[in-house]
Amino acid sequence: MVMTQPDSKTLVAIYEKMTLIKHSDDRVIGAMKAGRMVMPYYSARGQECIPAAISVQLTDEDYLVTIYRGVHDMLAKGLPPKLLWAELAGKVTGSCKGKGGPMHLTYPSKGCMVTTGIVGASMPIACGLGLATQLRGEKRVTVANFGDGASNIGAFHESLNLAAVWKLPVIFVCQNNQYAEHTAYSTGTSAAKISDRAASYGIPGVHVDGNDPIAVYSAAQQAIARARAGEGPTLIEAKTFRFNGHLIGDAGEYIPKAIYAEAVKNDPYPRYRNWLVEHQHASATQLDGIDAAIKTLIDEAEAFAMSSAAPDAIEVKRDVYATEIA
Ligand SMILES: Cc1ncc(C[n+]2csc(CCOP(=O)(O)OP(=O)(O)O)c2C)c(N)n1
Ligand SMILES: [Mg+2]
Repeated sequence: MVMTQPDSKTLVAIYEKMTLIKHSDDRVIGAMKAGRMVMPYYSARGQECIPAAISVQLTDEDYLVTIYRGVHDMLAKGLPPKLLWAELAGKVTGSCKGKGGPMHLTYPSKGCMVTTGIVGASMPIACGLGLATQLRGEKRVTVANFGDGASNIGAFHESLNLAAVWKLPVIFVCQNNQYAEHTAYSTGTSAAKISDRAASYGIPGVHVDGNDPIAVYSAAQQAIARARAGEGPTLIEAKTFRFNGHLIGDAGEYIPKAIYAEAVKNDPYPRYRNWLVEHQHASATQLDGIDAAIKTLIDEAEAFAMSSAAPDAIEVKRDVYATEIA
């Protein structure tokens, strides 16, 4: 496999996706705090570089499965911001007609297949999608996102084993944000590195700094090439941190202050922006332009969501069974 370094255009495309995720997240939290939106919202602020660096290498045909903390994954894969915001607000114009909310997003035309609220469930679903594409002889790959806590669920081990035995085109992406709800990594996980567990299934396991877009890009590039070539799955562990607690309303008091401060100091977003300018992949003015354009996009998404109608009560009975119930 010939691996290539991302060029400046790709590096800026990663920045663009990270900006979309960050601005959208900041604004959703603002809307919640102002009382304009009410929902269980699991912010992925701090984790944006992982889906950004992976998704620039995927096509609309490739599949994505993610979890409740997955708005960043969905945006990076192509879920349109307007449809996302309308869905979060529970409006009829949302990607799931306002019936899914933040924990049940889907947008198949961009390969955004499923969001699950069941810890560990993204991986068997990804195996199913991978098996379907394999049986159809397609070149699609499936990316399964999950957290560090989910790697202790039986479904993680079953999925890795099955995917390895059947050489399924699945990339398992563990976004290790070092906490599972209020439980710190070392309290609940025996392995020093989750990626080490791949060895017991005979597949590659790669541990990367999840706040370094180039490291994530390179790991994903190899895993995608391997999956497309029919050589089977890869486990990528991307170490990162979540800045906004388990969900909005959780102030994260259980996180030691020094650990939190260190994580914020390593915030991938400003760090990457500075790096791009320093290494002359983009000028500050060019990045300012991207920021401004994305802020306008989010303005439009919020206005669209707020001005859209709530679903009619009859919608409760629709999209439940193949035949509509009276
Ligand atoms: C099967 C199952 N058990 C427990 C829960 C409750 N729960 C929701 S999120 C969560 C923590 C998962 O942590 P992790 O996998 O690290 O993902 P993160 O939230 O950090 O992204 C738990 C235990 C659940 N939703 N599903
Ligand atoms: Mg976690």
